[in-house]
Amino acid sequence: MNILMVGHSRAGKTSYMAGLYKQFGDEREGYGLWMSDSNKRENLNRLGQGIERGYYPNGTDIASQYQFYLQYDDELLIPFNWYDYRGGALSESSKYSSDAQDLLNRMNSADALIVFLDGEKITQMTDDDLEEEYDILLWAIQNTISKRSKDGTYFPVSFIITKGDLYPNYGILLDSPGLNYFMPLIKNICNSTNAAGMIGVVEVSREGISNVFSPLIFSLYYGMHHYIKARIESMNAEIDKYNSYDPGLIDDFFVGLDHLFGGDSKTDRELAAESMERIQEENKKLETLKALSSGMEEILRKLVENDMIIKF
Ligand SMILES: Nc1nc2c(ncn2[C@@H]2O[C@H](COP(=O)(O)OP(=O)(O)OP(=O)(O)O)[C@@H](O)[C@H]2O)c(=O)[nH]1
Ligand SMILES: [Mg+2]
Repeated sequence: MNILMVGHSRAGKTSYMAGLYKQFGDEREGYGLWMSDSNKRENLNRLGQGIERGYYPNGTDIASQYQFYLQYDDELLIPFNWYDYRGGALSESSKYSSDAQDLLNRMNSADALIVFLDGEKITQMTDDDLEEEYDILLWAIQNTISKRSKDGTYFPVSFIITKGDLYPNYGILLDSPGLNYFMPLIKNICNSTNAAGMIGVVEVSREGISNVFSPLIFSLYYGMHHYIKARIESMNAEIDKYNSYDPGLIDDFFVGLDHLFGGDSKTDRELAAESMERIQEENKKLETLKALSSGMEEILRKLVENDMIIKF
């Protein structure tokens, strides 16, 4: 699954990632994240430990990609690609700039979007700041939603306000110029049949990490159907490809005749057998993921009930 995080420079994206990994990295029970790249894993661990001691990460250069697996009860379920896109490049650019087009392309191919709003800034932004910082982003999100086919799947958009620990209560953040600027879009999402949205405030600081799981579970719950559909289409295309080589190939495999493969077409047959094994394995994981859906719904319901998120 492909999750795009967007937010301006210093909004708190990398700190969020470090906080999320601190709480859910290598978690063996329930939901967890696992990262195969040991360098990045160590790096995130180090960032997490730094935050605990009051040190924040350096700015990410331009963009950074994290490849995780979503785990449930220690089983690797699906690959999760998080792409940390720095919005700084978008300030003052036009819709036709290459940065804006790049953002739009990334958004179009994402299964979920997380928009980071800098809690320190959004309470005091002027009209000019708002236009400069958010207009391209608003345009890209609106564009992406209207392009999504109405196929019964959702494009989940989470608005995450960072640095909640700077405020004694979140009221000022939820009624800030920064969040209010997104209201027309939020209303559109609310009325849309192919998008879903949430707002949440997170904290990643020395005092503690709070609410970092909510955008993950929201993205997963609302984004998984789009992801599963795309994976099934891709698996079917693979099956079709092998079927077009030799219509009997796949049937042979399913009736267990793969050990008879031999002769000239051995390579095709071996490839087909490997593919089918992979596909069956992936199908099983997708089924497990789907089966987690009602549990996720319950988690989201509790988050709403406890005022941790606003869902629309
Ligand atoms: N108080 C507080 N400060 C935070 C929090 N998260 C981030 N910060 C501050 O915001 C700064 C920027 O955070 P980053 O996580 O580096 O932001 P980013 O979005 O990754 O920034 P770029 O990589 O430049 O795009 C940090 O150096 C901290 O000073 C938070 O939860 N609470
Ligand atoms: Mg960063």
